[in-house]
Amino acid sequence: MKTEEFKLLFEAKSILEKNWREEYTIPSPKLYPHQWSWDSGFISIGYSHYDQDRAQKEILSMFEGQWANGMLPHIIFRGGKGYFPSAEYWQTELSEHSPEIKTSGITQPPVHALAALHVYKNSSDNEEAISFLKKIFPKILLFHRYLLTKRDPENSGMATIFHPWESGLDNSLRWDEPLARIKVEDLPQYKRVDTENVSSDQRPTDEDYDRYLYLIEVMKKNNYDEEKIYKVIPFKIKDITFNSILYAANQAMIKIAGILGQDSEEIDSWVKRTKINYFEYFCPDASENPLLYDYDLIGRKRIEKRTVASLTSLCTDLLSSKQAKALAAWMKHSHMCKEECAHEHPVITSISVDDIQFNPINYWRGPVWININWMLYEGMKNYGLFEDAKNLKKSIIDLITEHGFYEYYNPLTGEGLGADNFSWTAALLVDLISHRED
Ligand code: 2M8
Repeated sequence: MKTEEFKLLFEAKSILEKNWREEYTIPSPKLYPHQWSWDSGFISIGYSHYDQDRAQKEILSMFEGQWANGMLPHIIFRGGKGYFPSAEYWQTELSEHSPEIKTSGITQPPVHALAALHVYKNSSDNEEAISFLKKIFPKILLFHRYLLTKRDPENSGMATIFHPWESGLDNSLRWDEPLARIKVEDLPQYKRVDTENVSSDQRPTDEDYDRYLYLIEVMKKNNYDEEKIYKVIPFKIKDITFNSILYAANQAMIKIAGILGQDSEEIDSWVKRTKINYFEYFCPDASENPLLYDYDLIGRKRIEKRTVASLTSLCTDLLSSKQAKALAAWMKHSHMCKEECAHEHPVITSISVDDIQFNPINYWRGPVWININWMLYEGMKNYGLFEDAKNLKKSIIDLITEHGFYEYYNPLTGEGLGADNFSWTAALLVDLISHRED
């Protein structure tokens, strides 16, 4: 390992060490003082390269928040100060399924099976890893069953999200139109704290926050009962990224079932269902337009916004190699900010740089995010695009080396934005540096 890489690895591990809290990791001390669901998945992948015990604890502790109906909440409130909406705001005790421990009432992309498989593959103690898989497998199974039943009354093999925060890409352009439909009524007074920590031009607008909270109010009024929520909530989306991850996670679950010698019939049937309907929802005419878009169940149409979400189907094995190449070419053309940049970082932006709404500093509306770049790097390898994957990996490492471990980055300058000492940035850097296969 080069000295530079060694230093970077050391820095990444120190950040994870600072953010570690006995059995889980906070995303960042500044903005996010609790445990977040998909963050935990990414973080455990980093740990899996040098601390198997922590990697296992990270995922297992996240499932302490699992609801009796299988729902895995997006936050477990762990007592940190200074986050809104707080546990008191969510009032999850309104649901008969919520656990003793305080959580939010919505979910996030199901990356955990993928993470668990990484933990197993990178483990030094195989017996321990098998015993970890035995513990986590039934919990993830319950979560996926929840997503593909309670969140999929259409039986499509694709889960529906009820809130932009469930997508993980919170204020993506994709949600502008569905959110604009919402008439916010009777919203209790509240005070944002995120903009006290990070400049408001890097965060979602107040109008968006009103809508985010209004959607939570609708869920509370319906006691977090999915059947009732389905009938009344004004935001119902089959999200392309969420469902590409879910499909890949189900395939990881089939592998885990194989390792454990368990039956995978139910998971096989989910995978089959997704395969049948995936293109119908997201891209009915792939030969005309290779981009895949979310499906808005209320507007009854695809949300045709050119964002990085359209590329995340590279995480599945559902594309033909022609489609995968077309996506990679489009990515290079419109998502890799090269010529205009002061620093030459051809990393992938969250919004197409030639989109009129591209904003280099606002959260999910332009900046570069490391978890998404990492997923696309993995996706390119799925389709044999090794040269592209290698270049992307180098660019991600260069960006972090030059600008540090941030939540997101300005693609025009490379400047780090949002929270600093950001855990998933550190963890995925550890994974990238530790990969030797390419
Ligand atoms: C961001 O979301 C939270 C709400 O969940 C927030 O802005 O308050 C998103 O980037 C989300 O994907 C991430 O899991 C979370 C913690 O890192 O922060």
